[in-house]
Amino acid sequence: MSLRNLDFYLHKREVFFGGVKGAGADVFKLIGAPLEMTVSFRGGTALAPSKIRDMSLNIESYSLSFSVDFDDIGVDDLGDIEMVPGNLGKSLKRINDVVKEILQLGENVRIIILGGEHTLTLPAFKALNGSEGEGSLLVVADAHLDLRDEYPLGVSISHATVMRRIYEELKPDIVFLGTRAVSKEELIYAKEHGLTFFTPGKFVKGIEYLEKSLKNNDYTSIYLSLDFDVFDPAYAPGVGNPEPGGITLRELYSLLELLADYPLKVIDLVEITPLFDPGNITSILAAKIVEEIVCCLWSKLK
Ligand SMILES: [Mn+2]
Repeated sequence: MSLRNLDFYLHKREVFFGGVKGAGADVFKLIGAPLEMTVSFRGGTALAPSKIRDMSLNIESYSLSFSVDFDDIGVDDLGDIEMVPGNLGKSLKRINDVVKEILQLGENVRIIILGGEHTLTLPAFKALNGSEGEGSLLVVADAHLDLRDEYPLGVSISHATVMRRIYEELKPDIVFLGTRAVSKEELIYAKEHGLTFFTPGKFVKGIEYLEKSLKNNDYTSIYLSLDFDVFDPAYAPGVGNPEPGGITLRELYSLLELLADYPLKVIDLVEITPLFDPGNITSILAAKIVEEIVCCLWSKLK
């Protein structure tokens, strides 16, 4: 099979995530999507994929939780999707094309996307729901709902409207976790359409809710979108729109461990900006989470 989009749209980076390509390379496909076109407060998301790769070289690789050494597994780091300067539509289409093509590499493939701004979830989630039909669950960990109709006024596709566009187009089941920064418009929309969200204080309830709906529904695949502003700014200051009162890494791990028992196919890590990240705290956190996800999923696949 020819890999047209992968060949043309992806370009390899000097630093390979984690520095190793081990036994897990057939399963874990990592791509960068340095999208930065609709950010509304603090810029720098385009720099995140490279910074996260840099940080991945400097953390310990053994996972005590899963008794697996990331260095034995690794990922297949395919490089970054080249964005089209000034052209959001074309950039999103490239993301869609590349994710679709990677999914076709095999049943077992798991994709990890290093963003980039949150807008990339639109084409990436659509890729998961493409020709294969419906039945995907979208789990969104985010301080915001991203359910505005326009943001800024007159702009329909942006990082603050992305979940609205996804819901309008595909009507998937969506569960929001860590929600704490909303507009009235979004609350009304969520209520009208029965969209479920859980604040950080109700995080455990959210996990229980998710567990029930995973058991009761036969989702063909799960997409986890991880906006780093879901974390408290104490843990993840380097994000575009920080919002006090967020979750901890342990809470996120409880979510990961639950989802790992189901067909968790695509995970994106978005909204990180190295420009506002003292000591690279947030990029280190992202690198750690990627390694932990890989170790967790690998231990379940075995
Ligand atoms: Mn978001």
